[in-house]
Amino acid sequence: MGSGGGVGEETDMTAPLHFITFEGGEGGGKSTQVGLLRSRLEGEGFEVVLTREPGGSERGEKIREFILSGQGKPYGAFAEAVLFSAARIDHLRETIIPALQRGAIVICDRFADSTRAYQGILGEIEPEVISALERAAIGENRPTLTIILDIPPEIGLARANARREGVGGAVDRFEGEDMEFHRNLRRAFLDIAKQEPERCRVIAADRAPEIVAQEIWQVVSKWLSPKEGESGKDRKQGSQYG
Ligand code: Z5A
Repeated sequence: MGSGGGVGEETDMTAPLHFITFEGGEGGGKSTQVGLLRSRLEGEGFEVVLTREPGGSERGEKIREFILSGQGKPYGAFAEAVLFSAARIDHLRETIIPALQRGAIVICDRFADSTRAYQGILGEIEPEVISALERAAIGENRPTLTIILDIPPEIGLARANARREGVGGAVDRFEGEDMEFHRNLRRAFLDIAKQEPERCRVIAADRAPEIVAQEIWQVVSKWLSPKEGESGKDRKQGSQYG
């Protein structure tokens, strides 16, 4: 594998990416907010591809099923991190890169920051090891904007529990971890935002969905607004990667 690593070396990604990821702890409202953002962007005339991790491609979804059912747990945290990375390689190749190349905005519900946070904390894997794995899996195919939905874990887990009780679902692989884990998780996402302030925006998610959506829109519309030498139209359908 070359220094670009993963799928990066196979693809010409010289144009700027319109690759938005949503991250954060449980019950922060990512699924709710990615849907609202998609509608808003489509209303503005953008082509949007909404996807998620783990999953987002046929093979990625198979790995998702394996991990979230808890079957990956006995292999240990590092092996789980490798599984998430394997799913990510396929997801990039099959879904994300083709969409970016035709000029779509990709919105992804979780991505590599989740591996940094969850597997980093769960298995106390050295950050350098997680970074090396990330480089190998994604190469240069990094999100250009990451929205971190920040929520006290007590509130986020209560939301996740209420939703689960509503549909009669089971606790998944990570929801079953203790409160200390979820507090560490919150800190880990906030640390990522501090380390990469250019890419990350933290939004308080313990407020009404429409207020959170409005704040996200302010961030995204500013991020999309034409830079010097670029017309607004350049950022709409199909003009960036043709
Ligand atoms: N994982 C990992 O360990 N490593 C990795 O590399 C990756 C992932 C990529 C995927 O689970 C799991 O995989 C995840 C991390 C791990 N851990 N877990 N568990 P998932 O995809 O099944 O679920 P999730 O990503 O964790 O999402 P979530 O926490 O279940 O939910 P959410 O998307 O953040 O929130 P939501 O579904 O929009 O909302 C939850 C409920 O709250 C729902 O009933 C809403 O109606 C309600 N809600 C939403 N917003 C609000 C507001 N603002 N107020 C009140 N109620 C609200």
